[in-house]
Amino acid sequence: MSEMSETDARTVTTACPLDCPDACSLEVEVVDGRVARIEGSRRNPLTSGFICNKVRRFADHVYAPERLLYPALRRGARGEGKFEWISWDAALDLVAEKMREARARHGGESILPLSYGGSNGLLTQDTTDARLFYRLGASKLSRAVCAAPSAAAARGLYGRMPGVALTDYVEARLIVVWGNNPSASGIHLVPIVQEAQRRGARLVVVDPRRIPLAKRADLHLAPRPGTDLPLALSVLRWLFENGAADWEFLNNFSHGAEELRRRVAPWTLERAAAVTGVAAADIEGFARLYAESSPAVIRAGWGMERNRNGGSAVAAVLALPAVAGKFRVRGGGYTMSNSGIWDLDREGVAAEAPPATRTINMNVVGRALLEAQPPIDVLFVYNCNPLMTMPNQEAVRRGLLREDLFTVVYDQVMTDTARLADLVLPATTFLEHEEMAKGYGAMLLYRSGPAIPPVGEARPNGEVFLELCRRLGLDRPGDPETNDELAAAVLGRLPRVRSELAQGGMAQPESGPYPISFVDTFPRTCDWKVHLVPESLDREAAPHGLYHYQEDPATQAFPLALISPATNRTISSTLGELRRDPVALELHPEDARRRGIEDGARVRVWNELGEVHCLARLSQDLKPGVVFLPKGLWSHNTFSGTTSNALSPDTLADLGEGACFNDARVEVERLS
Ligand SMILES: Nc1nc2c(c(=O)[nH]1)N[C@H]1C(S)=C(S)[C@@H](COP(=O)(O)OP(=O)(O)OC[C@H]3O[C@@H](n4cnc5c(=O)[nH]c(N)nc54)[C@H](O)[C@@H]3O)O[C@H]1N2
Ligand SMILES: Nc1nc2c(c(=O)[nH]1)N[C@H]1C(S)=C(S)[C@@H](COP(=O)(O)OP(=O)(O)OC[C@H]3O[C@@H](n4cnc5c(=O)[nH]c(N)nc54)[C@H](O)[C@@H]3O)O[C@H]1N2
Ligand SMILES: [Mo]
Repeated sequence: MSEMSETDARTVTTACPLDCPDACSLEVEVVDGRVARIEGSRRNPLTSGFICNKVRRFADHVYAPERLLYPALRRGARGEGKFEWISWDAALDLVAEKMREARARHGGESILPLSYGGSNGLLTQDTTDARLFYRLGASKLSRAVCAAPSAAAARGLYGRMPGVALTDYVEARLIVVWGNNPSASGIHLVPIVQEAQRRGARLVVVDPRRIPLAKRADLHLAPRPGTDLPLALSVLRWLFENGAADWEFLNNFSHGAEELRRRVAPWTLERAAAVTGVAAADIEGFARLYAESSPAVIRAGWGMERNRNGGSAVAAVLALPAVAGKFRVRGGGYTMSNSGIWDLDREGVAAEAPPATRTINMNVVGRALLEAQPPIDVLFVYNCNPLMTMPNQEAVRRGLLREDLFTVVYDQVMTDTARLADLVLPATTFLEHEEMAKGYGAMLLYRSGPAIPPVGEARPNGEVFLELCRRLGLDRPGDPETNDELAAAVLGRLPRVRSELAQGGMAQPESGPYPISFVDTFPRTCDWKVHLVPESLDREAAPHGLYHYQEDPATQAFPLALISPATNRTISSTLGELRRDPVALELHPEDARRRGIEDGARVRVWNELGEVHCLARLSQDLKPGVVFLPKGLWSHNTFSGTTSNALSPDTLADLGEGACFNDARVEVERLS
């Protein structure tokens, strides 16, 4: 046997932990220790053997020229991007020293961990990292950038009851896709919707853009961004006033129907039409179709939450299936996030309860870096690219440029945020470390090993935070430390799931992966009923209360509503190093003509927060008054180095202190 010509090829079974509902099961072909091919498998029925182009090309990210291969310290001015190799030992000593100093000077709260969606894994977030920062007495982070208003609404009304399994949509006679673009953000729902349509289902899309599914829909309602609340309230009113409310269900399974009826009363179809820009006849057509169809399912996405009315909008949409009595059949009800189905033990794995320190909302992290007292002296960024993903980019940039701030960025690649760091640390990808991952659409949980050894000197999160705990003298005997111990701790309340994972690497929830709402699962509220106007949400939405509509923030100077939803090119900003082309602002030909802008022209998009120079693309898929620039861009995608986030306000939604990306209002002009 010739040693040299023999290649070592094997196929590794794993799962994708990236921020996406689908949680695909994967097969990774590894040749001589390198990733050669990534394909979808059929282990997760939703994956159905195919995956998105992004993850299919994930090896380009693993071996990208931008990949961080070793710890490196800034040399020269901040932002110049010059770094010098140092050893892990020296890097961790330095971080420990900076944290000790900050704690002595301004207290533990002067340290801020900043993390979000990079690793949705259960071993790479909220484990040893939480332990370290809790024990340091660091500022806590409110991770409200995504899903906070939706989660607040879903918790208040249904106690975060898991919804209809996406694969059960084939049973539906009516599918309503509301503020969700599965063609980009969860592609496996698309063929399921098509199959349901072949079996005779009707499709309604509610989205300001004509997304791909809208082109195949029976009805497309295109409300002005931020007006789903009046739209849904008028549908609820129509149901109540036209004998389409299911009082048998409401009396047995809900509270607050009369109060809800009182609150929707002012929202006639005409009034809703005037605010949303959707014709009254279309709203009525939708209300009637919804009332008459069963099973009917609503795929509630995250597009409707990212504005001042977001929480109330989600609550109103989630109230629809209760009022119209759409539960209790397979394929009937709603799907939002199913992540609440797992009863994970967060404090058990951190081995520590959160301390009573201040909480900083990541949606205002720019202002916090500039203004918080005591000041933030040490910022530790991981699983996150805040300069490119948080609102008010200019404030975040100025915050990161503060001379007296020590910033660590722990990432897989040299992001725009990392370029402004004092110290960068190289992280492994999910193909290089052990992981445990769950979907928030697919109701599955996986445990997987590494497919390849770490690239360069990259290390997994768990190890690095554990090492920092040790260096700071914050470790204690009995702490869960190894991956097995951490996994055991997080699954402490789920012994059956633990043994399923140990046997086959994949587990299903207690209720099975295809529960029927109000048959297999019930609201996890105090009395197992739907609370249509929960007091807690009413208080939180003060001063106006739940279901109160706040007017459009447009002004004469900035009349255009800028939305920045997901595209199929990146996952938030992850993989953005692979997307090098200049992006275009999409706008309606009518808006373009009035401003003398042709297709392909260079434009300036601006408001009081910042400006972006980019290309323009004329599109009939938008209505006049609405413009679109994707989320997840990197500085190399625009001529100004700024992105959609430079135009996003850091105001907060009515519930959950959520981000208001889609409340950006802008003006556009042609550049020279
Ligand atoms: N390819 C890819 N997949 C992803 C992501 C990604 O960036 N890329 N991101 C992941 C993450 S972090 C998340 S949270 C999910 C998000 O996935 P989605 O639920 O799809 O959310 P968005 O992409 O924010 O927006 C969805 C749709 O809402 C529309 N929209 C914008 N404003 C409004 C409004 O006011 N009302 C209504 N009805 N619709 C509106 C947009 O036009 C868009 O078509 O996707 C995940 N999957
Ligand atoms: N304009 C606009 N902006 C938005 C949105 C919008 O709708 N419009 N949507 C928002 C939404 S929904 C979300 S969820 C946020 C997401 O915003 P972020 O949390 O910033 O998510 P990503 O942009 O994916 O960046 C994650 C980073 O983590 C790194 N990473 C991945 N795995 C690991 C790991 O194991 N260890 C370490 N140390 N690092 C890792 C990745 O390389 C990547 O650079 O963006 C928000 N930004
Ligand atoms: Mo998100």
